[in-house]
Amino acid sequence: MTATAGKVLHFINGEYTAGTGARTFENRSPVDGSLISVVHEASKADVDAAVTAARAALKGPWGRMTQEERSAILHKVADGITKRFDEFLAAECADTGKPRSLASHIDIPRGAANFKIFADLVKNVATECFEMATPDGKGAINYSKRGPRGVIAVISPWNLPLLLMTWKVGPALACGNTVVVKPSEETPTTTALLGAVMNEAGVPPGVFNVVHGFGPNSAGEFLTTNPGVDGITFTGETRTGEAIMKAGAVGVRPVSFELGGKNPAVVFADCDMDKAIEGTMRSVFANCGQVCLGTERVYVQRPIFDEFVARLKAGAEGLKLGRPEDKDTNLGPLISQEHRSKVLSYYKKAVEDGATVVTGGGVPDMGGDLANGSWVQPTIWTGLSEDSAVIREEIFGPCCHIRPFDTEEEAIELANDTPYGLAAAVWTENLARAHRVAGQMEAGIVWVNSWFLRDLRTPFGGSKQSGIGREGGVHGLEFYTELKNVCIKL
Ligand code: NAD
Ligand code: 6OD
Repeated sequence: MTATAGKVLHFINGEYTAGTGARTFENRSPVDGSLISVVHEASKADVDAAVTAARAALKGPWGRMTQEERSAILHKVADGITKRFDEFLAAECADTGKPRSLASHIDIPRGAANFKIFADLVKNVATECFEMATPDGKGAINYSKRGPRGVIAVISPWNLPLLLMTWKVGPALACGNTVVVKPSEETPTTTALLGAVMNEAGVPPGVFNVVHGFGPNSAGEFLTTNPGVDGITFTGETRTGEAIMKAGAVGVRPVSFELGGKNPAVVFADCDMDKAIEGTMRSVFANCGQVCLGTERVYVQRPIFDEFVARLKAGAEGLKLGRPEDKDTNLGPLISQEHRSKVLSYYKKAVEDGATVVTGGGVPDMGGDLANGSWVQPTIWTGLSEDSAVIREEIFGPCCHIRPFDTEEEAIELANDTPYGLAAAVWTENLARAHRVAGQMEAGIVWVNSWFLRDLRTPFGGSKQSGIGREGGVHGLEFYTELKNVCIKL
């Protein structure tokens, strides 16, 4: 068995396996604490076997296929996810506790789209060509040629498990690489399910491999330190990125990092208030605040500050917490009790630092077996000083702090006063201001009058401590391919 209500196995060289490791761990529901499955933890030997299979597959049929053939197979992978939509949806909601309405609109369709979009994109990448003069007058032609980087380690987080894993596996495979994926220990199931889809689509054995486990002294570390890995792409916390970068330094392996954020929203008095409230509600509370691009700092121009706070409070208090399958559920639980302890420590710190708790700030009374889940109240604060840890550090929960500002310059300074630089949102109906402010935001993506809207062909990544490199569209080719110059003497 690969998934729910049973055992979660590794997927190595085209086959599900318990591996050689005797260790297993429990995958428990964040909704009510019930047991979802038992997951096999990869030993070093299991990870070595996965990397060996991936290396061998580079030289096998996958390596000999034309781009068109590989792309056609990746379309079948996307279709395979769509065919098993309900299975993926159930597994993702069980592991994360997120509302079905959210996962069915974002996580699962994007999981499929990530294969199609990159399969199509790589077929249309042009190369450059230069003619040069030579002393004999006959000249030479230089052209560049892209090839796969090799074996790519994909290390993914738990907040959007299928979406963020396929966002890396899609381009990696489209470029002709092979992969070993280490999904988050919190959400192993949809990555495990993908193995069967790969086999059905005709992906040759060894091209897509999955090993389960934790980070340090477990599958994550075994994978990033394996010398058979040619590049590491990682989404997760900035501190984890530092550890992985050290591992990648041995053997001078390149890394591509999508890391943490402490994203600002700047709301000007000239905004469309209804849209700004609706957008900020989503950017603060969607996925229970567990979105790297989510807003945790809101700066609102003084004339509309009181109204904005009152309306966001009303919105937060209207959110319905509940089970994923309940149609009226807006918010699920946090991913785990451990993460809840972290979020609650910031709820406590906010009060210690003198915040006014506008709403929330604690644990809701869910009752029944939901009492065993990792629920927290949607929370809004005002009144904190900018040096509070609540303002400086990523919380990754359904919460935000709102502070007033007076001038555009002040808003930009406040928004940029952070070690992170992942995303920012600007709410204004003034076109010139929108361009002016967007240009000055220190972030990899700036939304104007929107949030979490992005064409997959565009670059994605963070500045400052929010990442290294850009993925998305042709920008991912920098990491997923090796670029070679061929010089032909005429
Ligand atoms: P995390 O860093 O704790 O874990 C991510 C993955 O890394 C997991 O699979 C984990 O097992 C693995 N890991 C941990 N330590 C490791 C090590 N030493 N070596 C190798 N692997 C290791 O992150 P998380 O808690 O799963 O996810 C939440 C974090 O991810 C937040 O900080 C969030 O902002 C960030 N995130 C960023 C983006 C982005 O695009 N920038 C997207 C989603 C999440
Ligand atoms: O849209 C994407 O491709 C992307 N990487 C989103 C990241 C969301 C973070 O939680």
